[in-house]
Amino acid sequence: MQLRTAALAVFVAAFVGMTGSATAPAAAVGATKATTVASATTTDGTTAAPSTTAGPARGTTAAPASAPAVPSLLHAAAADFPPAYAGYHTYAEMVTEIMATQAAHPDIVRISSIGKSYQGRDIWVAKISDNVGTDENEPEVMFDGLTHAREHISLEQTLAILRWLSSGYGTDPRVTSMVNTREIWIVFAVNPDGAEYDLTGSPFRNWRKNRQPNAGSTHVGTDINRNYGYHWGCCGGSSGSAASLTYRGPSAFSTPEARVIRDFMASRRINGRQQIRLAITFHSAGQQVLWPYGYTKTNVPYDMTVDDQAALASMGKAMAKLNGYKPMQSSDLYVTDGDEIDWAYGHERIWMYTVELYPTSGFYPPASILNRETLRNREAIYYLIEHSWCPWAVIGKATANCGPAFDDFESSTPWTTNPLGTDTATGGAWERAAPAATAYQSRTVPSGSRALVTGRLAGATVNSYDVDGTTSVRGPLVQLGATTGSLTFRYYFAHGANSSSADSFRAYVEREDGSRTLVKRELGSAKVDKPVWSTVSVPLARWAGQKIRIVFVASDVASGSTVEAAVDDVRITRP
Ligand SMILES: [Ca+2]
Ligand SMILES: [Ca+2]
Ligand SMILES: [Ca+2]
Ligand SMILES: [Zn+2]
Repeated sequence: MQLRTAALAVFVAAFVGMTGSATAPAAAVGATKATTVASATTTDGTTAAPSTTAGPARGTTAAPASAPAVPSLLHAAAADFPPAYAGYHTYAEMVTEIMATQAAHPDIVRISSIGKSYQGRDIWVAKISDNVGTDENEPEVMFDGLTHAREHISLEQTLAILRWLSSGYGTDPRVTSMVNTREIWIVFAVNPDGAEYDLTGSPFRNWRKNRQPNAGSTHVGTDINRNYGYHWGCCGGSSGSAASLTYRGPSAFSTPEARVIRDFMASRRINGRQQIRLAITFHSAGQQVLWPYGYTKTNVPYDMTVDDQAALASMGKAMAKLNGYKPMQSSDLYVTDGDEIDWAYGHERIWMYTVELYPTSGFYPPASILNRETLRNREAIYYLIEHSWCPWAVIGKATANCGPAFDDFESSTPWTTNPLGTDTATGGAWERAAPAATAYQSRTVPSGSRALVTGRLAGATVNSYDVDGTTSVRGPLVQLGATTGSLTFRYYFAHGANSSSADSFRAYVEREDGSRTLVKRELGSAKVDKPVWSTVSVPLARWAGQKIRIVFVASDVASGSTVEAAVDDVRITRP
């Protein structure tokens, strides 16, 4: 649940007595990269918390004040669900199930740890795909659960996905096709410490946050879903008080758990390209499908594109039709800042939804509803997996946006300025940025707010940050198919009346051997040319089957002219 900040006073009053004392920190565990693959036999005892180990009595603080070793912390928190909730999984039961699934389906399921919680529990991910040990060039999808401790049904939803895909492989054609053509990541429990602690109540503690102590406060825990570093704490959608259920933490990514997710997402950038296209973080309750952003009520703010918003909303509504939930922009429920989906979209361009599960309110539905209410989301989840081949297809932009190359320059990209080290520019080098306006530089860009620009700043005079010399920028290596579409891009080349035909904007197709073919050229002239965006389309048939890069070059050769250029929305279309 996202939890409306305005409702906090009530919750804090109700639960302030349950926060417990700050446990001494276990070894602070930094985030680690998501590459280590664990086998079922290397789980270092975390699977084997013996059921005979006596846990603390319910209602007492889970851990002693002195610093215990990590294993005893794990044992101390090994409480269980009461009988009516026996179908829910504790951390140990979850580990047992996912390891058993890997053992039963080793060809398509691989379990690994992507880092550790504050108290040292592994945060486990399953990769589900054919050739599971190989990083194939297949669209990737991510699911996660149990960010908020008391939202136990969200773990059950992630386990259900693992069960459907692993047991349906080879028998259900739809499942088989999804597993063969996608790489699906499931992070089962983002906040295992909080979830285990929640079970030490009578019977529950109504716990939401992680279990990280707060300096100078007796209140434990940070809301992991307010701790991500995108517009962190910007907009009244979180709290600065450690007592609050939506405490955002002392700084962005102060929680190990948010760092683990951040670093896992970053690890899925291959050659600068984010591989995960669509994602869901499961929460409860509310029965809603929510898309970014949470930090603002604006539908298409500066850090989103019109196409992205249209497709995000369209798919969100389609999923809601399939599960009967209510679709809306996250901030239409209430404003949140520093949450996971804002980070995923804003920083990583992973299109991530928050799905608030059953029921419409409250956190502890009995286990008897689990099968029905997780199954209810199956069609929506399969819809997301299948649409990951091209998220823009739902708005009719598959041909334009889902060819072998697409860059709107809104998030970090694999383009390199001065790739050969031969540029002579002393000013106005290409950069990916939101440009400031001058007479020759447009603040408005075709998509979102960023583009490739020759020196983003405005400066004291019109030529403070224009191009002086030659600057070049080169895109990533792109494999073209046997049949190929066109290179398309938006650009302008602007100059003052002091320009001449010695100045130019040029676009090249560069082969893998470095040889270049000029595909677009605009020369300067002795008249004012204002920054007006236009579209270029270049057929690429003569490079079919080859690997190419796109290169843009802007030149003020005499360094005496006022010259600016910009490029946005570089695409190689589908044939
Ligand atoms: Ca595969
Ligand atoms: Ca752009
Ligand atoms: Ca400039
Ligand atoms: Zn939640």
